[in-house]
Amino acid sequence: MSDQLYEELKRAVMELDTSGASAAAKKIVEEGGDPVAVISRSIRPGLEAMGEKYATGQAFLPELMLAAQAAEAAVAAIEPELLRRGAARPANARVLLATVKGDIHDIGKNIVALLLKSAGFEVVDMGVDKEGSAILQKAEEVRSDIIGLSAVLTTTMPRMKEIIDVLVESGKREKYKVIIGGAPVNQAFADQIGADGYGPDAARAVELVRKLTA
Ligand code: B12
Repeated sequence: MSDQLYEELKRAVMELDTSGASAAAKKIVEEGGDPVAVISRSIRPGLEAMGEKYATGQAFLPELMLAAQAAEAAVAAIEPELLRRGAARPANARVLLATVKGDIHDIGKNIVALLLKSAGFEVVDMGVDKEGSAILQKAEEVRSDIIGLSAVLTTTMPRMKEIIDVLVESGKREKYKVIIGGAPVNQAFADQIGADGYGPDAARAVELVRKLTA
């Protein structure tokens, strides 16, 4: 498996080339490449580079949207292989995932969902822009063991603390493990708001869930 294909995929994301991204991702897994590396070596760096271009005025919102579409096509292309790898493992815990209110970024959360499923966990994905009260209601309803919150905007990070505060106030804090992630979030923030864990990427989100449910 040549490194060149990972570069090709990263470039396809940056060139907003949806079919090229899908084809490159498919080729990597067909040639025996690691689908998790597809995310860490190609998709995420490609999107981050687009984010830099956006921040410095070299790219605009329509381009970000097209880059996101290319990234999503690449994720879709590796999804069968990821799920196939996990198919034999039984689900041993249920994880509820949501992107918090005010935030519509979901590529990272969706990758976390995919890797958790592939590792044998049951995932209930509520989607994006979710009110804290709706998340907590859903956690009760599906009896989740873990609540995983994603925030990609610095402005939506405070929603995570509000959700943990409500759990504490309602006497339900011990009922759930709360884990957080998203580009602007870090371990210090997780400690500060009283979360049970932080995952910098999807692979480490899986490790975290394993540890918390062991
Ligand atoms: C793609 C993108 C978009 C797409 C989103 C499409 C989609 N379906 O998600 C679109 C075009 C819609 C968009 C919109 C906006 N965006 Co935007 N976007 C991005 C971009 C380029 C990539 C984000 C991404 O998908 N990264 C790749 C994934 C794989 O990484 P990730 O999200 O970090 O996820 C990984 C980890 O963090 C972790 N993780 C994620 N969630 C969780 C959850 C748990 C529980 C755990 C354990 C781990 C975990 O695992 C993931 C996989 O490894 C970023 C740039 C960047 N550097 O991130 C800007 C960026 C986030 N956007 C930005 C902005 C400003 C916006 C807008 C406000 C722009 C506007 N003027 O309208 C809107 C906001 C809309 C809203 N209300 O949410 C800024 C945010 C700046 C800030 N200070 O907050 C960024 C940083 C760009 C920039 N450099 O300025 N955006």
